[in-house]
Amino acid sequence: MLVWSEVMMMSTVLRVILCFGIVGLWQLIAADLLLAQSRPPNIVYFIIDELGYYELSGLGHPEHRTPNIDRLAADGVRFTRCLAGGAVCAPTRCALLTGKHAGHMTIRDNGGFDPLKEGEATLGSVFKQAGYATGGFGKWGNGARGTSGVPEKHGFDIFFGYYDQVHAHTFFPRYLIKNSQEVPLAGNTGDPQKGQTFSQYEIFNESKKFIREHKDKPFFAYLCWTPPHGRWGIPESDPSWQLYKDKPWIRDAKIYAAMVNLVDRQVGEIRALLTELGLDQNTIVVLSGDNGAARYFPDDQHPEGIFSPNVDPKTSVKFRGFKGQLYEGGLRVPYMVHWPGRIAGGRVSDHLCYFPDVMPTLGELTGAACPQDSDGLSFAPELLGEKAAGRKQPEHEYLYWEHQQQVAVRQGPWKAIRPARTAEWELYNLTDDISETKNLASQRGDLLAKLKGYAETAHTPDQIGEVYDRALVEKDRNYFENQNTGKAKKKKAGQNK
Ligand SMILES: [Ca+2]
Repeated sequence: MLVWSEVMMMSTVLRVILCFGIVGLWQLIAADLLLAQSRPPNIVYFIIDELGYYELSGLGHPEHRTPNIDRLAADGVRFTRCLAGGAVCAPTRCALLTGKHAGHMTIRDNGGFDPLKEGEATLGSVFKQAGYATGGFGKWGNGARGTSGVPEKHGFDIFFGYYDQVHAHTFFPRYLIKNSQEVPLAGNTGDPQKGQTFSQYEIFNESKKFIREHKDKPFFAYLCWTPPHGRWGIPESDPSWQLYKDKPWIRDAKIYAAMVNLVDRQVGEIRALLTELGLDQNTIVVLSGDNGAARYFPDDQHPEGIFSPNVDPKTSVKFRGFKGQLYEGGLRVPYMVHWPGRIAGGRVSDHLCYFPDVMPTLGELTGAACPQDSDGLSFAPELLGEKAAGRKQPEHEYLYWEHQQQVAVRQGPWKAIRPARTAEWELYNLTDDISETKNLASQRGDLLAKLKGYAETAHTPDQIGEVYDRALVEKDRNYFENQNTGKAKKKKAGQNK
């Protein structure tokens, strides 16, 4: 298959020949046909904040309703063993965006505003250099305003949403950010859970607008949407709220379930838009969670949370741990890829992969040039088939994570984990023991020593980027402290009467 740059060059050559009057009109037509037929695929990349592996109705969840995500999985390839790049929001996004594992990547803490370094390559810059329109919509988390990490310095033509993760802890902010500029949201008073303008509607509308505006050239739409992450609030008129408002749960849990359904509805609308624009066949759609599920709303009857996102609803087998931990429950995410033009659908893949693999994979699928120092391995052969890809699917020698004082290494079925700085290393065989209950460290000391050796090799000291405008950073960072309380809002409203 010709890569995009080769097609562009051939088209240019044909046009030059035409300009010199050597050949006829048919060659100009041929050049345009060549471009139209060989346009590299668009990419729509959903990363849904906190969506748990077993929170899909298609996997049997008894309460969540996700028909559109279920259909995406059924039409494409669903991965059973895709692991997040980190156990919390910012690091996992850094691994995804930069193609590095946790021992090499820039942002390893979840501070919310820590920046990427100046000039650091991301998915945005890779696709920008390949001639794509690049847009991000939702939560960035890899550099606040006033730092070297802002998305518009890392290849994104436009980014709309939240830059600092703390700012993202409300769906009714007074403002969102577009390319580092504040965009006021009408009627929001500073109450984190109520207001007139629901941020996800704005982010969704901007996502659609970007796709529509760039339908005639290749685009990369990074849809890093924040629902169902807390704090929870949703317009009472939303149809998803109507589905759950009478459930016998606490209000936050009802909103959480409604948000899962809301995101699903919006995923369906994005797919419908692609079909309407005639882009469905040549658009790669990826959807995943960002980190392993959080243990939201546990109670006596539901020790794993009301929605038990890390428990298989069909078998009750569970992943150990949750968001923030390097046990499987902190890393396992729903993951699916859909590209009807090139990837045979209706498949479930057990290929072991993680977020650093995404950059080289998308690079191979689109022909975009990627940095050579990625820790990832392309899983394009797994997606396309080894014959179509022209090579066998390689496997990682090892996968690596670190988070705060925790360290984990995976090699095939084996996982070594040190769950705290002072804790002993543990060793599990995940093929036999997905719940990580049988510690084999003492029986397989040889294997544990090998995996610990990988961990020592993988870790390098971390160094974040630069802060240029501390006041601007602090403004979004201290968003909640800077807001009027509900009490102050009432007082102000009273004064205005
Ligand atoms: Ca998250």
